[in-house]
Amino acid sequence: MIANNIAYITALFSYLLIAHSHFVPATNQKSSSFQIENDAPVDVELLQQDSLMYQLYGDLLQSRNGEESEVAAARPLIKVHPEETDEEFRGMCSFYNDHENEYPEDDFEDDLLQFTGIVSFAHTPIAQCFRNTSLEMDIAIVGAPFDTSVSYRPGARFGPNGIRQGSRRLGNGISPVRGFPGSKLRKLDPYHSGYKIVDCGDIPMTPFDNKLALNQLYRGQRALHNHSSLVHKEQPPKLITLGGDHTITLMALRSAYEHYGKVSVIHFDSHLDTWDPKVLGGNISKRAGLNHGTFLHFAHENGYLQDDKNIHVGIRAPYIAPGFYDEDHDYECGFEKIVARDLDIISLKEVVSAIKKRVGDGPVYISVDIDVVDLASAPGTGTPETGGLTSRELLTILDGLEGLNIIGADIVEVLPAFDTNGDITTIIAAQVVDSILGLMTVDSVEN
Ligand SMILES: [Mn+2]
Repeated sequence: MIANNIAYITALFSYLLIAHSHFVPATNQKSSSFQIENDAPVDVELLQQDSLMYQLYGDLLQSRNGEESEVAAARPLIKVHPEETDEEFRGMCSFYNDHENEYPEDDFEDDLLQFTGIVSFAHTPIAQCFRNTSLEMDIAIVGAPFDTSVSYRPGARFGPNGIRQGSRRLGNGISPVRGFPGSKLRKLDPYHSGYKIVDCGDIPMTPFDNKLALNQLYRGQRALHNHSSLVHKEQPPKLITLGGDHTITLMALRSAYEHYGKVSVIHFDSHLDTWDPKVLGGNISKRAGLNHGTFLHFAHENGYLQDDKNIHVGIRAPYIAPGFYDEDHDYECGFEKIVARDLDIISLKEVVSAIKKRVGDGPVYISVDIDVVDLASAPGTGTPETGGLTSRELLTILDGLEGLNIIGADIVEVLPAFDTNGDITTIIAAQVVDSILGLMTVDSVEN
């Protein structure tokens, strides 16, 4: 059977080779005639008129640029064959026959790119950020594929590429809903704002050893911070990290701290994540104490955070330790909180002004755990909790943070394996990044 197939394919190839060599181009390739061996030249336009493709679609080779377009322009538009008698077929041919087609630019810049190309976040250019040590970029998007410090569902190591898949309809255009009415955000297209946004791919992180993996992530973040900015040359590039379980934020904060000093954190999450390691994991082993529920405790302990300028939004998971120990410890770590159901009582404008008042004018880091969104909208996450924010509430609050000095951000705990077939979690996660890009580029809009 296989031998037969091989014989068949060999025969087919031989036939194609012979058939191909049967037609020999005349001396000049741009000539409109071919010469059949030992025969008279053939008029290509006559051949084209007989071609089904040409009759239906006209000249597909027309090009707007360069010499080819001059050749195309000089050639008369191919019409349905004058002797064609089938009226239905003549009708099918009529559109392209009667309407000359304008093709986009030859270099594809104006073409629709939603499902083509190698996937990067919102079609931003892919950069070799770790092979080169001195690139220019204003905002670097980077993945942290890590999920070996979770307490419930694993799978966030696939988050970065899930978020990229969810971002394929982003990357172009002004949004009519971005920001509060009258905001500069409503005039903004972050991807064409003059800021250079690149996708650096993912930082390598071993799944076998958390200590090594977090060291890899730290070195990756540090490498990105050491590149140069184009618009604000005095600052390092801003980083947006795609998680990954929430532990990854600790290394992002460490690298940010080394460049900016202590930062304020706006933490969107249904969980506190300041848990005392004695309460969560550390009662098993010291190393287990550093995980996705304790990283903010360590960020505070290591001095990365401003003392009293951090805030949680969307909290709703129950405390773990008896009584109010977790809440007291959270306060000691420098956090205030707006719990999920506060949003039923106070307006989003009040939420935004409370956040702004809390964090002040200094460098701000935004960390968004996708589980802050209600699990009806964002099921693809590691530790789902009921009664969360709508995606609209989250995006409205984020856009409301316009004017803060956002130096870095992340979106974490996205688990594509638990998402729906409709990719709803990853699409929301991508939109969160889009909003953060808005905050980072809005100063490009003039009044
Ligand atoms: Mn979290």
